[in-house]
Amino acid sequence: PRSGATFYERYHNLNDIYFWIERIIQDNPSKVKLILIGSSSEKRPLYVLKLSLNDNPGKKAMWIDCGIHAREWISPAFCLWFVQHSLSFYGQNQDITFILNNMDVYILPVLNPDGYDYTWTTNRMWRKNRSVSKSSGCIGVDLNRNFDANWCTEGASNDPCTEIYCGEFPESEPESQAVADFLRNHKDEVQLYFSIHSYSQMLLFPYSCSREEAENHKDLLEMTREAAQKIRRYYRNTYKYGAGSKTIYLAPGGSDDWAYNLGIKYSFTFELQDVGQYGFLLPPSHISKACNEALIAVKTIALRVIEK
Ligand code: ING
Ligand code: ZN
Repeated sequence: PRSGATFYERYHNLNDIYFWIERIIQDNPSKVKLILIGSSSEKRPLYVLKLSLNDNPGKKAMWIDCGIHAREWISPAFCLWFVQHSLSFYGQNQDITFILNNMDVYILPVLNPDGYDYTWTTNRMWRKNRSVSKSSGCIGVDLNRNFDANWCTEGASNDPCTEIYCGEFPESEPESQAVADFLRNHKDEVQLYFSIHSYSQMLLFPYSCSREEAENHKDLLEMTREAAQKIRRYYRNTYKYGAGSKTIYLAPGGSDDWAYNLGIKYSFTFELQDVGQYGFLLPPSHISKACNEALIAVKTIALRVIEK
């Protein structure tokens, strides 16, 4: 590693992330709880961390998932960054203190552990999970096409050998099913949903699965506009923002659209750095700036949601 780079300024393989989770729980037993929400198709555990730093009764919550796509390494790095920031700056930084006094946070650091491990051992550019299709022998479902939101229409494929294969049926995969089950069971509590991807520098919101406008489109647009403005001001970087179908492309079966239709009316997908120079291979020296940009966007939006 670059000399002077901290743990959070490096990428970590899956085993190191599991060890990190264990250590976070051991070192912060009153603040962080470990929740096993399911297991992957190759039977790896799917762990969610619950950050609860204040026991206000009836608190709401936000959800953040990372690593739904295997090769987008900056995404799990962001989840680790967010946990570290929250634990270090609660009571120090005004915004994170206010947010955590008003919301618990559920964090899933690696939604697709089988795919993530595969990018470390075998193929750095793998995107999907690692489940084996009975019909074709091809491997992997695009987990961000496997949710029940206009499932497998234009923008997804029913061919198991493609990168955007939607799976056999909605939530056919244990990873997407575990997330969907958890959110269904916590939908009255979870007010705010984030899914972290890379790359292209965009702050997206529903819908991606159709060209229709979300009912609170104006609200979502204003929140992402303010977040992008802060990124520009503090970090001198440009993020596009808008509904997924108009800003990136039509993509059915995504988790943010599904969460939105479940009733989580503040639902976002962030595409972190960069815009293509390094693409998925973002160097470790860029982790800190990329994560701080995403962090300021999460904070800006969370503050607006708490005000509602
Ligand atoms: N982008 C997302 C993808 O799954 C997306 C874009 C956002 C799709 C929201 C659906 C919903 O294709 C990347 N980089 O994976
Ligand atoms: Zn992605």
